Amino acid sequence: MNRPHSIKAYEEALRYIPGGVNSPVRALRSVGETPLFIQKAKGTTLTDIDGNRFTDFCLSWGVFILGHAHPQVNKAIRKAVSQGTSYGIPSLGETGLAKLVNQSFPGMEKVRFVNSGTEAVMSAVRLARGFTRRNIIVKFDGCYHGHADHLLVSAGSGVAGLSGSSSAGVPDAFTAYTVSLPFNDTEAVNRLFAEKGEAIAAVIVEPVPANMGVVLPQAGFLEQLRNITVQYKSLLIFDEVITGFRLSAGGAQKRFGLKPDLTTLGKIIGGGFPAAAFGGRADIMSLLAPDGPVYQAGTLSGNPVAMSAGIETLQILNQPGYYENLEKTAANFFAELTDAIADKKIRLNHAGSLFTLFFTAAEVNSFADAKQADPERFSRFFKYMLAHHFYLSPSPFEANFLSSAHSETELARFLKLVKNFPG
Ligand code: KE4
Repeated sequence: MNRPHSIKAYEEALRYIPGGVNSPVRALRSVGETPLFIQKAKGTTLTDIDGNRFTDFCLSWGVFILGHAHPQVNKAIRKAVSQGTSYGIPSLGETGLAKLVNQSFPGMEKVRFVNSGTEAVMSAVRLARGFTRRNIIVKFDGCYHGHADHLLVSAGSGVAGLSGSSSAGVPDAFTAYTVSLPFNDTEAVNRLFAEKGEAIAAVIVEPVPANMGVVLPQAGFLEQLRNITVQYKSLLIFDEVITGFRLSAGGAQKRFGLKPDLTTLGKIIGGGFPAAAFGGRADIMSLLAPDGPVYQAGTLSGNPVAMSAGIETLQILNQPGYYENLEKTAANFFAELTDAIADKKIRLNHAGSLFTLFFTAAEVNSFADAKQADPERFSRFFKYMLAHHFYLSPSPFEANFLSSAHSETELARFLKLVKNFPG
C-alpha cells in the first residue's frame, strides 16, 4: 500500500510538532510504522490523504461507538455551530447532558463537565482529597487516568512505553502520595489499607482496565475495593472514561452493580468533541467552587457544540435494544475470534465491545502479565492488518473497539485475516 502523502505530511509535521503528533501513541512508534494522515472518516471507514481506506477498530480511542460522522449527530452539531460555538455563559445543553448522565449513572447525583478525561480525573482526585482531607491516592499498575502529574505512576496506555511507566518532569514530591498496586491483587489492597487506611483519600480504578490492554477484574476484586473504602471512609472513584456508555448505558458500575462515590467519563460523552465529566455524591460535589472550597474551572467546559454532540449520541444509545444488539454482535464476534486464534498462542481478553489480542498463550490478569506478551508479534500483526486495510489501536497496551457501525462483512474479513495470520 502506497502512502507517499502521509509520509511527506509526517516529515513536515515533525518539523513543527514533537514526534509529529499531538498525542504520543498516535506516532505508531510501538509498531514501527509511519502514522496515517486522515482525510475523512465515516462510519467505520477511515480514508487517508493517499486515498487508502481502512476499517477502523480504534474509533478515536473508543469515542465512536456509533461510528464516525453519524448523520444524526452531525446534524445536531451543524445546528449548534450555527448558533455560536462557545459562550462562556451557561446554556441549556449543559443541563440537558447532565440530566442524561444522571439518568444513566444515578450515582452521579451532580455532574461537572470538563474538556478531557485528564481534567475529569485530576478534578475528581482533588475533590476526593478536599472532601476527606486526606492525601493518599491508590491506583493500579497499568491503569491510565490521563497525564496529571500525580497519576503518571506505573501508568498504562502511552506511558507504558516509557521506562518505569512514569514520566520525566514530575518531582518526586508530586507522586509522594500516589500508591500504585497490582490490579486484581486484593491482598495488596488489604495490606495497604491495614497500614495506611486512615490516610487514604481515594482509590481510583478503571473498573475494566483498557490501558494495559483489556484486563478483567477477578471475582470480588471491585467489590472488595467498594467494601474497604467504605470501611476506612475513603472514596472510590471509577474512571469510566472508556467503559462509560460502552459496557452498558450505565457503564461498568451498572454492569457490576456497584456504586462508586465519584465517576469520571469522557470519549463517548462528547460525541467526538472535547468533553468529559466527573460527578458523584451530591455531598461530595457540594465542595466544588463556587459552592465550596475545592476549585476547578475551564474556559470551554460545557461547550454548547460538545454538549449537542453528546446529547444526540446518548439519545441514540438510549434507544431500546441498542446495547443488546451491540452485545449480541460482540459475543458472536468474540466466539469466532476465539476459534480463529485457537492454535496461535494469542490470548483474547474482552468485555462488552472492548477487546485486546495479547500475543502470549498465558492468561493476562495484570500489567505484569500484559508486559509478558510479545511486542514484536503484536507489531507484525498490526502491520499485517494495516496492509489488509484494518486500523487497530496501535499499541499492545490499548483496547480495540467494536461499534454498531461495523458490518458483518467487515467482522468476517477481520476473522479470516486473523485465522490466516502467519505470525
Ligand atoms: P484524555 O485526557 O486523553 O481525554 O483522557 C485521559 C484518560 C483517562 N482515563 C482513561 C481510562 C483513559 O483511557 C484516558 C485516555 N485514553 C487514551 C487511550 N487509552 C487516550 C489516547 C491518547 O492518549 O492519545
